Amino acid sequence: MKLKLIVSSLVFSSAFFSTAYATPFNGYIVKVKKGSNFFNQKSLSQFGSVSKVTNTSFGTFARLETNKGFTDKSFALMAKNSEIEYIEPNYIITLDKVAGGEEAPAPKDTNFKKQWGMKNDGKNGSIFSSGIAGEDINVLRAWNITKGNKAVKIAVIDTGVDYTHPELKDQIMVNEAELNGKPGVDDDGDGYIDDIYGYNFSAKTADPQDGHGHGTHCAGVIGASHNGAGVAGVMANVSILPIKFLSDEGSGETIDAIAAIDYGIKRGVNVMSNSWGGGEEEQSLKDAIQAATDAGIVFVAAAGNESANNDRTASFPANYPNVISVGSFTSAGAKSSFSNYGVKSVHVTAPGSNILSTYKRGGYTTMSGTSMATPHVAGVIGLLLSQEPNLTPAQVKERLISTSTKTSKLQTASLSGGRVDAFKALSNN
Ligand SMILES: [Ca+2]
Ligand SMILES: [Ca+2]
Ligand SMILES: [Ca+2]
Repeated sequence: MKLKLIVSSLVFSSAFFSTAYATPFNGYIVKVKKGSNFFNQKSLSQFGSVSKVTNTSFGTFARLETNKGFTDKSFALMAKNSEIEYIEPNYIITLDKVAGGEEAPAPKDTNFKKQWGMKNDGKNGSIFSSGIAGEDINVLRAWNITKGNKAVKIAVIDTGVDYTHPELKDQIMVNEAELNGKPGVDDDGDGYIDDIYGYNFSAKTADPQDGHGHGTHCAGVIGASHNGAGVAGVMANVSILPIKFLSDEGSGETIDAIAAIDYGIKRGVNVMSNSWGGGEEEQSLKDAIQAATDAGIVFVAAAGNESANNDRTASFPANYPNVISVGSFTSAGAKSSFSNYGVKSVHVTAPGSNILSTYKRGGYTTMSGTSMATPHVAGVIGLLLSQEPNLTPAQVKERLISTSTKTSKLQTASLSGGRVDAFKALSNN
């Protein structure tokens, strides 16, 4: 199992390393059985203390902050407790982007002509190398069918979103009951006070503002306004729900990821766009994704940036059941060198190298990663659901794979053997 870069030293300091797990994590996730009073048990103190209790539609979870002397033996003891369903490490989760892309200077003269992923003319160009005309998601033709619909709700589960960005402020899924309600009161009864623009599970506040930039970049790929300025998203009309669980340093925990997914289910989104990964296989995250799927939500995730074969070394959450795993291709139509691949476990590929989009504090920048490919696919799914709102997550996945444009260069990158094609997905041919 591979290790991922941990951005935050703060997380490192509290991380616990066991001989049984090679990946950094922060305490344990405990799922208790229904009606259990496990958290009140006195015997619990021999293991540690409980924090971050999360009641979700798929069960009650808590983070166990373990005592110093906690060993593999105590872990085995805990696992045997009749009050708990399972216990597993609370893995640290990070962004699926390529290091270095983030700090590129934001082009001042941004426009659609530079968005090769949308319309590759072979020279979008001059700022990027070796583009080949037509190697894109074929979205201009798709826009003749639909440019999206505000009824389609897409959660960007990430570092937050700059919901005040001129390109995004009209595309945010505003909670009207909270906007027009009373401060300090949960006006819509969803369990979250004043969640007007989304929620921040990293800081446990109602403000999902993005101090990092990664989530804002992803949101812009999906739905930057078609307003004659800056860049244009895959969808001209969409409702984006910012759900922040990764800190402004780009790091988070599984316990907060499952809370983020549960929140998206409660808010009734149609799609979840997930440009992050890390840790090893976990029942709690699998349960969360299953609950989303059961609610009819399409869960899209980045395949990862280790240039690795996901058929051999699984990447999570990309490799969980019911997920659409997304790899990345370049403006030359080739697999991005960083992109993970796999003809079984990576399902589709989309543009992910040198992607220009929105950035924090109203800005723009170019970034690279399967992180950037993922929102392209989330946007195409949004267009598809605008036309055919009753498709199930399984049908959406099958449609994207079967209508991808097959190319020799992408033959072994994913199950689709090609690139996502928005027009063909919508016209189902
Ligand atoms: Ca609320
Ligand atoms: Ca309120
Ligand atoms: Ca724009």
